[in-house]
Amino acid sequence: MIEGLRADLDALRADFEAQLSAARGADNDEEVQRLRSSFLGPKGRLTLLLRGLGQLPPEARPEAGRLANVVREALTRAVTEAEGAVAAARRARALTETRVDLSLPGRRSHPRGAVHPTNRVVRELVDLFAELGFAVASGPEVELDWYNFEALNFPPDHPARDMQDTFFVKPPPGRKDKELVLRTHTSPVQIRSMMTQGVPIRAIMPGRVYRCDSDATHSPMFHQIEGLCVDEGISFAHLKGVMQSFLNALFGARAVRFRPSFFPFVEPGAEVDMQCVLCDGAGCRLCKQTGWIEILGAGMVHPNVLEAAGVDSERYTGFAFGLGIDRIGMLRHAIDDLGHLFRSDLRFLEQI
Ligand code: 2NL
Repeated sequence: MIEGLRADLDALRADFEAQLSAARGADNDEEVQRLRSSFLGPKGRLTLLLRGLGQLPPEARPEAGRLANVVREALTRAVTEAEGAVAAARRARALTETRVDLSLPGRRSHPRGAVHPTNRVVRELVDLFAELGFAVASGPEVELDWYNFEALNFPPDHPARDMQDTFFVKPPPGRKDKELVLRTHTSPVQIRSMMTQGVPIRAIMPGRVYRCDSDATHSPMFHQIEGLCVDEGISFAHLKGVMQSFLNALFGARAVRFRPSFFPFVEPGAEVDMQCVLCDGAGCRLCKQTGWIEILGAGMVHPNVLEAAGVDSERYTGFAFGLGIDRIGMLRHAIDDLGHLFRSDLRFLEQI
């Protein structure tokens, strides 16, 4: 009787081991699970066989139970070990299949930024004038009428003080006496600098300025740079030398000419022209066949302006100049519409 049981158990065990080693060799975890339940589960072959032991005569049961337990433990151990081995193989496979190549170049989530063409010109001018001994100053964009017009010798009826030309700002409550404007030039910074630092002074003032103007060559906001040099004995010759030197540094060796002109804050005043960058003076569309392009305004600081800023105009003289930075950028890159510089369209900006 026991012999028959032993033979059944041996056969069952051999069968189990053959199937288990096949499943393991194929790393088939589903098959390993199926073997566990088909041999050791509630309706498994070994479970059914053990249940039949109750039919044996009482004296044979202890030995039969011992034999059956040995087999059950061996099967349980083997299937548990196979589960572990198959799971380890699956993990190893996942690691190789999803391997990350750390030597690949990174993917950019944001494109690399660049300095705007207008600010490139500002930086260049700041560097050029630093070599000539000029400092950089800045001031408010919302300015008092006094600094923007009054101190600069604008008469009360000057057209620039008209609503058509200037953005007036409603003063905050409680400051009704103060007339505020968006500065129309960076000259107020020069007045402020002379008043706080005194003279002698050599400084440039880059920044945004605002005028009621809008077409292909005018924008309500644009960029200006002004320069100021005040000391004892400063003459128009200094102005000419500084203008010639910085225009040559910016555009290469080109003829420069001064034409008499009027600005309320200078006397005498001049428009400064430069030989056309496109045709070198031969005449073209850009210079309207004249061979010259207007590049900046300049002059000797009006005594009234020096006095308004608290400077003794008997002792000190000075020159000042102003130019549109955006216009320089347009000349540099042959841009025909000022709007391109302010639309922030990368399809345009990436070309220059
Ligand atoms: C132009 C002309 C100019 C100045 C700006 C200035 C400033 C002070 C005193 C005297 Cl505080 N002058 N600035 C002088 C002449 C011309 O700008 O056409 N700019 C775009």
